[in-house]
Amino acid sequence: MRIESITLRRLRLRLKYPFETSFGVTHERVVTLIEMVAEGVRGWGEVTTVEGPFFNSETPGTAWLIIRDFLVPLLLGKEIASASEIPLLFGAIRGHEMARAGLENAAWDIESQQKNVPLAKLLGGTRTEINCGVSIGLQASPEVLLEKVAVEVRSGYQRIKLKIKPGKDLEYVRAVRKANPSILLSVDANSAYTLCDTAHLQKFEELDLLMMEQPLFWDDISLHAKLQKNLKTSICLDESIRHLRDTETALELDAAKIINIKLGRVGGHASAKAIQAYCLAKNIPVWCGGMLESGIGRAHNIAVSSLPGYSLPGDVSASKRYWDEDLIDPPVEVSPQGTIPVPTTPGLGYHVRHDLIERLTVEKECWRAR
Ligand code: OSB
Ligand code: MG
Repeated sequence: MRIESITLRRLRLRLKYPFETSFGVTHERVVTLIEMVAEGVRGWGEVTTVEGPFFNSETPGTAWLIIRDFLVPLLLGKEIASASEIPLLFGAIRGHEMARAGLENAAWDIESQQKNVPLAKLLGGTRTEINCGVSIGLQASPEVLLEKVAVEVRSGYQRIKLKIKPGKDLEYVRAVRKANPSILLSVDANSAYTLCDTAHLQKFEELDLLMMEQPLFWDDISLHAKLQKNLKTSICLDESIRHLRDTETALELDAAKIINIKLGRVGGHASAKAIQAYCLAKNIPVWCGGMLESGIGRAHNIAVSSLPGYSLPGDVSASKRYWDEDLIDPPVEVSPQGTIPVPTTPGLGYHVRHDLIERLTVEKECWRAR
């Protein structure tokens, strides 16, 4: 394919409910989209940065700059045989995984349309449906949290993940476990603790958690290994896995027993695939994380979740949990059994609502190959 044009867009999408983590509250998502055209075929990607450098070091602004000044010039007008060649083209760029992923993933969408296969199939997906969990943000009280959990359990979601931070943790999780003795339950700290909290974190062992996600520093692996040695609960790494090498380090050090794969955080489909293959060979379960994506990022997440080894329910859930109106049609819907069917039509398998995207775009920049 020859990359003919790239359009970068910024949209603002109001969340139906604010989402609070240990690093802050989000009311409105700044959604950065990539629209790429190659040989007349249009592909879409989403840059999954949060609004500031609070999850990883990227922001919508840094991604815009890196895409405009460094990534687009490496891609525009280039002739490539496959989207899998893009990591090599971007080889000189350090970091900025989410910026790179937005572009690379749009090219995967194009390639799957050109080859007339669903994106999931092109990536090596085998599942016909994916298993879904939900991530529930920090709440005002254990009572409010119990109500939120009840709604999601009634909807059929197969795993409930609770955000935690010091002061809003044990009491909240205990209440949820007591009311729901047999659900698959996990917690996500987004780096809110230190190794000094080991004794406190050991108190979670009695709650029969599926995993504890990223308790320590966002960029640390070795301290997680120290914690895992003293913790019966499985640690899952999110923030600190940026590529295959981080995954290799983590598993060699026994820093985690489960890996969360996020397309943006690891730099795109090719990197996600490498991590998935490595974990599969090592018998380490993986699951697909979420970044409060619009339908475009969500469709990419569904495709990737269909690969072998994604054996735990992911954070990929229904559009209506986030948006009044999603950017794709139909919106992502979840069955009463907590599953999403993997689309069987070429590309993302959802209609991208170009008119709606155009209407919601607050900033746009377009580059065309000569
Ligand atoms: O750590 O998984 C996380 C949202 C924003 C930033 C980080 C995380 C999250 C979520 C939400 O947990 C997952 C989702 O529903 O998209
Ligand atoms: Mg997480």
